[in-house]
Amino acid sequence: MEQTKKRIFSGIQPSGDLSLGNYIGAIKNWVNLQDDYECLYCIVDMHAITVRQTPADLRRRTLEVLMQYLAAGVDPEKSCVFIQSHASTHAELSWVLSCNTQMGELSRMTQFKEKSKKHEDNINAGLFTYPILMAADILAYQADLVPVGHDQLQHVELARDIANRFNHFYGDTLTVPEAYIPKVGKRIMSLQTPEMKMSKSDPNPNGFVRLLDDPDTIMRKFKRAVTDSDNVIKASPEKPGVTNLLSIYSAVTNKTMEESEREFDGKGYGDFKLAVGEAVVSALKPLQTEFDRLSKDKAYVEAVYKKGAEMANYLSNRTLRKVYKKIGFIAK
Ligand code: ATP
Ligand code: LTN
Repeated sequence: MEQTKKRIFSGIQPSGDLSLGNYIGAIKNWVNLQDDYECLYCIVDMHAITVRQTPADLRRRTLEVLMQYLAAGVDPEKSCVFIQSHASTHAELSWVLSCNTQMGELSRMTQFKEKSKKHEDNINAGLFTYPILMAADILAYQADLVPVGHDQLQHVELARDIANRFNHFYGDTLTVPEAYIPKVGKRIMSLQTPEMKMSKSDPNPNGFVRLLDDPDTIMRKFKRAVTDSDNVIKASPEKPGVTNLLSIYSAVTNKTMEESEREFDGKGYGDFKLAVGEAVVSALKPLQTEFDRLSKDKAYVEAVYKKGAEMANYLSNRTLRKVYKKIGFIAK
């Protein structure tokens, strides 16, 4: 993987079963970008432990998330797929970057504020410094582009600020990355509380659709989705539930919002919800079939992450060595 194309880095935490939000906001773009960029897709297990995890569940989920990447179309022949804790460079670079990040910058992070409210009994230092580790993930690979959902924009901006600051003090060393956010579906909302982002760790299972939910469950969740009382299928800020369903439909059928609105013009909410559910079921079907096949092929999955780790270590060590040299550490 010598760099001729621009480089991409992205990752998802194995903190729960992947949701439709993760798919539409992130993975779908990852798959589409594979031919034009050199891509690294990571399962960020080190980020997941900022919230208390049961070890056996974390172990199982890490591999399941990896298999969902592959099942969704991430091709390990084209892209580097690896597990974050398999490259110790992330933690090492993170330390250097943390000495170049201000407490004030971290305390402005929305995700920190939200997660510390949600986990009041465990506001650990890792939760606070989490965005530095994320910056290290990205900067270690000199990534140009970071395809993520809208909620991660603030973190990518911090990574840019950290890179610029490092370059300012030590000379040009780190590529300043840019976020790549989808046009449709950058922020998929909960089916039950459409004012809230769809989240894989939502305690209410009806709020989010899992990529591995069976068709009946998916249909049931869409039938129960919260809309409003005026029966008009149009996207607008006053209609968060309907807008969200239109975004989901448009994203999984690759239509624009306007095309979808036209398609449902004059139809009732009942038919609309069924159509959205059916579109999601059929978009996820190939992924689910491939996931089942991969679950029976542990050796292949292991080969993928081992090969990924080798490449990731090679690339990120190059950056780490440069960084160490620039800051005045003696070479080994
Ligand atoms: P958690 O609930 O455990 O915090 P999450 O569901 O928010 O997790 P992450 O692992 O934080 O998911 O995010 C993985 C990727 O999916 C990120 O790029 C994020 O922006 C994207 N993403 C997550 N939820 C949504 C959503 N509702 N809409 C669009 N993109 C999303
Ligand atoms: N913080 C992200 C997950 C994440 C990530 C990254 C995304 C960790 N490292 C590097 C893109 C690039 C999240 O919570 N969704």
